[in-house]
Amino acid sequence: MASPCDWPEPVVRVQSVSESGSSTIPDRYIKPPSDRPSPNLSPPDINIPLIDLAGLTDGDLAVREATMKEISAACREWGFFQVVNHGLRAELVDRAREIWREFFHESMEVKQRYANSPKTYEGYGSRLGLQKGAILDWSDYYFLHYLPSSLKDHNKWPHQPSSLREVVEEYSKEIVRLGNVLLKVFSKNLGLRHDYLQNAFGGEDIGACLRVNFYPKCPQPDLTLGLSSHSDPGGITFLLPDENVCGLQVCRGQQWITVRPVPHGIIVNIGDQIQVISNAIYKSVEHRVVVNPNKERVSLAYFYNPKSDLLIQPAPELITPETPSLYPSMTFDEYRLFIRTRGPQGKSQVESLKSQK
Ligand SMILES: O=C(O)CCC(=O)C(=O)O
Repeated sequence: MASPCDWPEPVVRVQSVSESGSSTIPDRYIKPPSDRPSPNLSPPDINIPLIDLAGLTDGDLAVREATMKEISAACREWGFFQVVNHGLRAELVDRAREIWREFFHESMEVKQRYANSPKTYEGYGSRLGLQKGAILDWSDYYFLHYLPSSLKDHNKWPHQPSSLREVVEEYSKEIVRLGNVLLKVFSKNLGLRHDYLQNAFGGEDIGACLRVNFYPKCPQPDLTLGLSSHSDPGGITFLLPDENVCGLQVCRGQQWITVRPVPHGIIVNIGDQIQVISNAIYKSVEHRVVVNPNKERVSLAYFYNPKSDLLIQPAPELITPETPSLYPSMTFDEYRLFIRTRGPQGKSQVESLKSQK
């Protein structure tokens, strides 16, 4: 077993493999047939719910209530929805995505200065997990911490392009604001006090970290995935997709639904910690990413998480004789360790907590 300070094999940048111009992909990216994408099976006329958040502050009570209901249904039935009028300026959203695209198009020498290790994952990376000989995903990424402030280290953020840090600061502040708003909405929709989830997450001491995913063009997209199927371990994820390139697929029943992004929209999904606190009223749903032969894709996944050392458990108000508690109490740190010890399972991990009760 490799030390957690080292990757088990030499790191290969997927972008370099893609740019080599080969018409076939190396074996280490070829998924077993059952995990490969089946592009024709996604129904073209279904999309995740689209919600206009302007409705939350509308002067008309009926509009506010209707918006709350739409969010409630999306959290219960989909675990995913897309929001517009979320308060982030369109220019900021575009700038955030494009500045990261510029970073991935810097020279390899520049990017390699930020090469990450499995100890913290911060920096420029090309694999998740430490299993030697694992089949890898067709993506590179950049991972950084914003909150808690004790983990934020600007030296670990790229210094090129020169305005990247400033843009990431502003974008992060706005995402945290949006996260605080949605925690209130979710609390009220669950019939809890308006500040229940914010307190359960540690008040102001939440965690927030960003993974920017870069999916290079892939000559054999039918054989691989940009990101294998997973559910998100944290609280809420805010995903800024590439507007012009589809790739995200959400599992619904037995089907994979391809998400079609709307201009300047942000995709919101429920993470495992909210599934636990809501005692599975809200669902943390599996998703994956497919890649494209002609277009690269950039996405920003912002993870809004509970403070890592607080116990997370189903809200006592939601426990009844008919709906007994489904999950044991566990801190987010312990949960992450539980997941890392089990290794990637290609599916939601929170369900396996039930057997720990
Ligand atoms: O790139 C995407 O659309 C999804 C990314 C994602 O699921 C993740 O980073 O966890």
